[in-house]
Amino acid sequence: MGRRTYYSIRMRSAKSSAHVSGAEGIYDKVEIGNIVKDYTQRALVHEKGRADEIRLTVEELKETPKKIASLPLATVNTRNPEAALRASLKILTSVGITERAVEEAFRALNIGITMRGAMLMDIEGVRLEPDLLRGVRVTRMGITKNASSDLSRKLGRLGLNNNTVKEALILASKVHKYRMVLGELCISDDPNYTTGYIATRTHGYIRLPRIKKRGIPYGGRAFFITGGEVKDLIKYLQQTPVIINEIKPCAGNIKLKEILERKSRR
Ligand code: WAQ
Ligand code: MG
Repeated sequence: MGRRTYYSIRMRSAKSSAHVSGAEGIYDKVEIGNIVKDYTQRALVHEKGRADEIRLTVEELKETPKKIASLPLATVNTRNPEAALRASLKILTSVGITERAVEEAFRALNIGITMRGAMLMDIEGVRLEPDLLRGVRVTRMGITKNASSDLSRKLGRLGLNNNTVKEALILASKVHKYRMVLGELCISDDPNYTTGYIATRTHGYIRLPRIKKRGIPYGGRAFFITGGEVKDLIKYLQQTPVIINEIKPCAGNIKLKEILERKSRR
């Protein structure tokens, strides 16, 4: 039997040249028509208004996607941005990232400039991405149909079955598969979406409600990285196709203490 051919399908839409929405996934050939229709529809009915430009990319993948499991998901019920910073400091410093780096990431994500991609920071908080304005975009990731249903079911029990959470979990799961990545901080750029997350391989994907005040129209991502070739990491993030085919547990609110104890159990 021949190797199966997969396609990366990506969509970006804009209105009056401002970014409105994006979506992407990895699919079989037979799905292309439906997905193109679905992505186009999403851009036309977005809450930020109807896009006046929709760019779709359908690309045959020359490499078989790497199959991986999702990170486990949980929420620490932080009450305000200060509590979210404190929780982030506890979790991220427990895997070797310095306090200085975590504080620097929060500071950089709060100056009001939204980058298209993520910052790369070493554990001391020094920026390593070659393009400091654009950052590094993670692309070529997806989820199988079965894993997607399983994830919807698990998130549905928590009232979290939406594209925002699903897509963020897929992205983080790809990113943290790469050993050089120690941790991540993410704050949405949507003024009405105030839940962010941090992630590590050890602790999983930890949602942090109220990480920013409502109404703030900027956000971003920082990946904390340790020794290794930054060039290879960037190539992995941008080019290597990765598909989620197994879903780890998704939990509701849990105590910070419980999350920190996970480390010793592994
Ligand atoms: N690669 C790297 N960075 C990205 C990418 C990407 N593919 N997409 C977005 N970013 C950066 C960019 O700077 C954005 O401004 C920032 O991340 C936030 O992106 O479980 O919606 O798409 O409830 O606004 C978190 C979900 C949602 C928490 C995050 O991010 C939860 C979200 P957004
Ligand atoms: Mg957004």
